[in-house]
This record gives sequence, C-alpha cells and structure tokens, in this order.
Amino acid sequence: MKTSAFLFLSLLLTSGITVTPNNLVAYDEDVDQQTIVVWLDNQYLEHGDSFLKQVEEFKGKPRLALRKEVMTMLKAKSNYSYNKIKDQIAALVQSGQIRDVKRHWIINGFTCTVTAEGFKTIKHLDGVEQVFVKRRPAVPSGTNMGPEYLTAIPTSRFDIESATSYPWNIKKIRAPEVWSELGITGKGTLNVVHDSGFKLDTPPLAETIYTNSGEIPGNGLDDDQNGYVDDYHGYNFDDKSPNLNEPRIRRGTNIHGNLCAAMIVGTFETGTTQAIGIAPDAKWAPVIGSSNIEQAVEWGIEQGADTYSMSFSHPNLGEYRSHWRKVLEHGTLCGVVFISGAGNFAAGNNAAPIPVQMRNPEDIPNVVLGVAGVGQEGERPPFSSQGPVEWNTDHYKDGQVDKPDFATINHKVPCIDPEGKLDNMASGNSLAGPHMAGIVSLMLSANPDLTPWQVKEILLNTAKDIGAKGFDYQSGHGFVNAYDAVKATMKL
Ligand SMILES: [Ca+2]
Ligand SMILES: [Ca+2]
Repeated sequence: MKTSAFLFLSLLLTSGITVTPNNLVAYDEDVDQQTIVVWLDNQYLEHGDSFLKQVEEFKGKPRLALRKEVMTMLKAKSNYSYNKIKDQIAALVQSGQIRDVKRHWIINGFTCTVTAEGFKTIKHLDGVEQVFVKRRPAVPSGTNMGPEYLTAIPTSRFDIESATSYPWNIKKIRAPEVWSELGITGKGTLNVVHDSGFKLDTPPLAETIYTNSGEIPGNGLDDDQNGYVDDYHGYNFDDKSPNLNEPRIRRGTNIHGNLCAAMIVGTFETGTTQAIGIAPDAKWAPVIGSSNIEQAVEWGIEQGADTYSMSFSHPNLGEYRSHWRKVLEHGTLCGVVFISGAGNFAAGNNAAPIPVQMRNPEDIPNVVLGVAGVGQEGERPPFSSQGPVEWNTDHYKDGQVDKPDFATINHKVPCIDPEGKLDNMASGNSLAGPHMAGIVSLMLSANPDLTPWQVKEILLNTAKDIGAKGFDYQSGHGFVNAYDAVKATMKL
C-alpha cells in the first residue's frame, strides 16, 4: 500500500445560521422564508427523561417486533395530532404564509418554510408545542463523479477463504477473527451511511450497496409511493433528489462518504484480495440530509436500517439540539443503533473548549454512540475531541453528561480512493464511527433481535479499558473490538 496523501478528515457543513456571542443559534421572527420544524403537543417520549424509562418498560421485547410496534404508535400519534390542525395548515398554505409542508412521524410534527408572518401564526396555533429553526441545507453543485444509480449490482468478490490480507485497522479491531472463527460477516444487516457525498460505482462498495426493491431507478416516478422519487440506493433529502454523488472532488482524492462506507461494508480493495471492510457481507445505503434528519431517519427505518452512521458534527445548534435528540431517541426505540465520531476539535485551528468539543449529534446521551479513537500503537491523537458535554435545553436538563462513549480507530488509517484502491491515509473521528458501525453490524448479524440498549450493554462489558483507569473523557469506556463483542452477543 502506498501512502500518497495524509488527510485530516473533518466534515464541517456550512450552517448559514446566525451565531450569537453566547454560542446559541438565534432565530429571528422577522426573517422571511425560514425553514422550521414544528413539534405538536404530545410527543411519544414526552419528557426529557422519558427514554430510559421507556427502555425499562420494553425490557425483554425483541428488536424487530419492537420496531413494528413503535412505528405504529408513532404514526398513529402523528396522524391524530395533524388531523386536528390540517384545515388551519391548508388555509395558511393557501394564504402564502407557509409552503413546502412535510409531515413527520418520527416526531409528532412537520417541517415547512414560513414567511415572517407565517412564523408568528404557526407559533400560536392550538396544538403547537415548540418551533425550531432548521439548519439550511448545503447542496454543492458541480460535475457528478459517478452514476446516479447502478444498473446492475456486481457480484461480491468477498469470501473468507479468498481474503489474503487486511489493513492494520481491520486486524486491530479483530474483524477477521469474527469472520473465520465465528462465521459472522454482517449478512442480513443494513447500514445507513449519512454523509456528504458518494461515488456509487467504486467496486468494493458497489458490491454491497442496498437496493430498494419497491423502486425502479431513473424513471422519474415514486414507484413505491413513499414520497421519494427514485430512492433506489438511498436519497439526498437536502437536494430532494436521488443524486448521492460527490458533485466535486474535495479533500484531495478522498470522498468522505465512500471512505466511511468502505470501513463498514467494503469487500476487497479493487484488483486485490485485501479485505477492507468490517462487515463485508452487510449492505449499506447512502443518505444525504443534515438539514432533514427526520426524513432521513424515517427512510432508514422503513428500509430496515440496523445501524446509522453519522460522520459529521454541528456546532451551536442551541435549542435545535433537542429536536435531533428526540428524533434519534424515537429512532432508537425503532431498533436503530446511531453512531457518530467524537469530532476533531481538541487541538489546532478548530480547537473548542470543553464541554463543546463534542457537538451534535455525538453529544446525545444514551442513543448515540459517540466514538473517539486511537492509532496503530494505541496512541491518542491530539485532535480527538473530549467530553464531558452539557445538556440544559428547554426540554433536556441532564446537566453534565459523560462522553465519549467508546474508542475505536482514528489515526493514520488506510482509506480507499475513488477507484477503490487503498491508496490514502487519513485521520479523524470521521473514521472512528464507521469502525463502530461495522462492529455493531456484525453483532446484529449474529443476533438480529438485540435491542440498541443491549448492544450498548455488551459493548460496555467487552470494551478494554485504555487511557486513564476506568471511564475517561478521552476514550470513554475503552477500546472496542469486534471479536469479544460478537462472541458475547452469541452467548445471549
Ligand atoms: Ca419511492
Ligand atoms: Ca422510480
């Protein structure tokens, strides 16, 4: 493997949001055409501390049955509340005060774009509990790097016996031992990669890409009538299109989404039998939608997502953090394991003070595995964001929260280039999250009925303490390896 580039991966989407000196997102009622998300009265998890209580109630229920049950309840709640105000909403659309209404079920509410007048009207509607201003989507334009969809999915070249080598990170996380000794390679799991851009025909990823069987790609029709036209492999919810390509080459020859996906589900490096992904028989689905997390998570759940990897982080979301947390809490009750790298804000030009080194969504307690990492010799790179974090929003009042949760790998990691060759070296917690997603994919492949909170419990029990003794704010509960985690899964 040649090391042609050394890159520091930190995905920072431009927010376009006003930031006030005290680091909170400001919203201005007099601004025209803001996109807002509205909570209606009566969320499924109604109070800030409801999640852990609900988990207690769900004890003993298998994950996939729970998914159905919770989805049904979320949808019923959302329908009931919306029906009560739908005539008023229709009248506001008619009068031009609001437009682009998109209903949600993952929370009880909807997204819409409002005039300054519409903003005030909505806030005072009966049944409206809270209004959040959304981040503006960052939709880059340029030339696509690959096709919008694959006309045929190439047969996977991966099998355990044919694998002749592995990059150090795959070995250090002990994935090959899981394949050969335990016979688990990720089969049957779907891993959503929520990122900034992808190249879908890169061979190690084309072989494991998900296809939505209800959708015919490229015909301009919403064949499965789920509200999204041509959502065949995934969807770009910010651009409202099925185009998931990286529209321009950024960060040298790396494509952020591809790098992350390859660590979870890459098969063999292009032209070789070097195994590069942790769960090479799993599937992956690319999504883009940092400004539309509700839609992206709903889509993932409807397609059967098991893990949901988010290698990005948003600073200064203010009260809007609560919305993200509620969406991911409800999503977790639907059986999805959410994962995000710890961030790269402990040193250098982007350094931030604790407790805001770890940001959204890796700062979310209980339902997002916030993952830091180490390098080949166990060294902690200085950039790796540290906890704790703090929660004191209108809705969530945990105070100080211990983070990060765990450590995997984040330093000088071999990465694929756009052709699928392991030609690059990169560092950053963007890579720590996908290592965790690959491990969780193996665990859920071994035991599909494990709930997300059981997964976390097993990780807590099998992580190896590193850094300062016990939990610490650099490496959390320790270094996670696939072998011990999957083995513990199989004993249950
Ligand atoms: Ca569709
Ligand atoms: Ca279609």
